[in-house]
Amino acid sequence: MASTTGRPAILVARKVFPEVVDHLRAHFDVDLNDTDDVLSPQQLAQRLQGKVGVLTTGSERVDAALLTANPQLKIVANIAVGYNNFDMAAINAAGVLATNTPDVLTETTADFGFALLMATARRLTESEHFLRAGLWNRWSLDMFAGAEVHGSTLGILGMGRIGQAIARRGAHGFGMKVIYHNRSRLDAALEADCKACYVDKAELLREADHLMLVLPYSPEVHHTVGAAEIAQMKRTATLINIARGGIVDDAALAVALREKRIAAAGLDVFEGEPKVHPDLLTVPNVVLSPHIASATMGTRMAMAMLAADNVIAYLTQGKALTPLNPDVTSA
Ligand code: 8YV
Repeated sequence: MASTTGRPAILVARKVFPEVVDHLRAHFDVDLNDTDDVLSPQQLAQRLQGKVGVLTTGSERVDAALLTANPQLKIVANIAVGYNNFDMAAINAAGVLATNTPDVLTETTADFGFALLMATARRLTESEHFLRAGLWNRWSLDMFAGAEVHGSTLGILGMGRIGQAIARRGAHGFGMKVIYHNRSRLDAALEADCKACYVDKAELLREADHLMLVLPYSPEVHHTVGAAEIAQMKRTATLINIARGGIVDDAALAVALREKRIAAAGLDVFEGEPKVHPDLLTVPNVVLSPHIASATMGTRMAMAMLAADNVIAYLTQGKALTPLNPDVTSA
């Protein structure tokens, strides 16, 4: 539906906070998908007709087919720091600006990474289920004895902003030895600040007591942790994935957890989410959460506002705040 007021029309592809809608409505005709149902690619292409901007989440794919069907589109603003739902080659070829939401979620996501690590290492959900099921009739010395967190070795795969924030928590808060592997090594000052030591992937897998995955998804990192990598980890280790589904081979992980190849896992993201591999639902030594690492009200508001501000800044002043492809200037 094109604008009826002469103002530019935009689409908000998922439900967002009323404050964000009001902010956008000061500038644009806003079509809000307030059912919050995920639009199919065909529905999204249709709903975008006549719109020059769209706020997306990780659930909406922006690819050549969508862009070809909507040549009027100027900006796609993801309410997420990860943007593997964007086909950047197609977006660049179409001359569309893409934005994401870095920084505003770093500390909140790192907090959650630690929450998941703690819950996994200390068997929090497993023991809660036991209690709720009425099975707790006596205390015993080794009941739900888990893995030590303080003083242990924290391995981080992917050392961007969130990885660094997790490293600081581990090193400064829990006295952990922090090792990391990343495409590129941090500079010395940053390594010192994070108290983190660069190692190769094999050493990371071998030495980590807790291995935290924080790398961005791309096809190249699909199944970066599968049966072969799990086999290199300590049998007492935990694996935490707050990055993206598909980085871990979930089927192989479920087998490894059942066979106690590693002690436990904590997963916030899944291959093919919101579907979860059924075998993960039946193993006790895994903590599962529905992609909520950035979910505090303040942070989700900040993410949605930043996406809105990107659309407003680009469409009214020609310059977005956090562009992924800043060379595009078609607004
Ligand atoms: C988002 C995330 O909430 O920012 C990211 O990359 O994974 C989460 O913080 C989620 O992707 C919704 O778009």
